[in-house]
Amino acid sequence: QVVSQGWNFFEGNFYYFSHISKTWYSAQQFCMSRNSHLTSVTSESEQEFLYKTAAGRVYWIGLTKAGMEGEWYWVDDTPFDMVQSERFWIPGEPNNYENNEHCADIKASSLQSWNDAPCDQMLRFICKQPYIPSEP
Ligand code: 2F8
Ligand code: CA
Repeated sequence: QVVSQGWNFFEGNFYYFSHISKTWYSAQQFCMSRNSHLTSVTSESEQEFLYKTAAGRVYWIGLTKAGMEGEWYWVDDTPFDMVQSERFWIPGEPNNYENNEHCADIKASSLQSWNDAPCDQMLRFICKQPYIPSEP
């Protein structure tokens, strides 16, 4: 597994914190071009690693809405656990402000850090690539 400079290892995954800003979709395309996806968040320790490394800057994560019901899902195909994820939203979020917020970012420097924002906003972003042990 080739992992270039600029990726940080944490609990079985490599993470890339971009310096440049992109729309949510362009960010996801960038991640895919690097064998990764915009990051999912599935544990408190992962959430803590992400918001601490984000250090108060705002980053896209791999959470967006699909379908008529506008259900949240992880773009890396991790099942979205609505109950377990509740604690990671900033209080009052997601609020779908002006009916135009269908992508999520890490905004606050706290376990409660997620905000929903317009997908065409230009933000930094976090890619995640699982570490594959013993790849030839
Ligand atoms: O007050 C929370 C609210 O703040 C902003 O809207 C005024 C955010 N907008 C963007 O990030 C573009 C909302 O998403 C957020 O809910
Ligand atoms: Ca919002």
